[in-house]
Amino acid sequence: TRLLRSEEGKEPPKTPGGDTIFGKIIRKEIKADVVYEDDLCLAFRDVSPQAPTHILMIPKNPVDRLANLTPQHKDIMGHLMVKASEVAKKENLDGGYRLVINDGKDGCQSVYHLHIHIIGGRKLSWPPG
Ligand code: D5M
Repeated sequence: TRLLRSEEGKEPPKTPGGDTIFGKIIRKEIKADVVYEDDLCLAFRDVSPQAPTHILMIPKNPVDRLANLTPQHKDIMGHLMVKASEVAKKENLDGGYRLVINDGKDGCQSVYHLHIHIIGGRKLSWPPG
């Protein structure tokens, strides 16, 4: 059976470290609905929302995927989590929400610039598919 588009992961690029669509968003070469920005990170609304609130939180200094994190990423990953929680508060997700990082093809990652999905605004199911 055919997978939904949202369930289609992609193989990682053969040459890692390349630019992605999120790089273009950071450089303002393409538009995004930005909800938070600072020197280290950017948060914008997902073009294909899976819930009433669906925001992506990304580091400006790209790392391609969770699998390639090293101890030097500890500070930025902590920053992304703290800012994601602040964004969720600002979006009034008081009833709860979920942070998701998809890794690799089997994890349904399609953009190889690490991002945290902030998903909420409805009752979510568990476990995810
Ligand atoms: O999630 C990648 C997500 O990125 C997916 O939910 C769609 C979203 N996306 C793709 N292009 C854009 C643009 N241009 N603006 C906003 N959101 C976008 P993954 O976890 O890699 O499957």
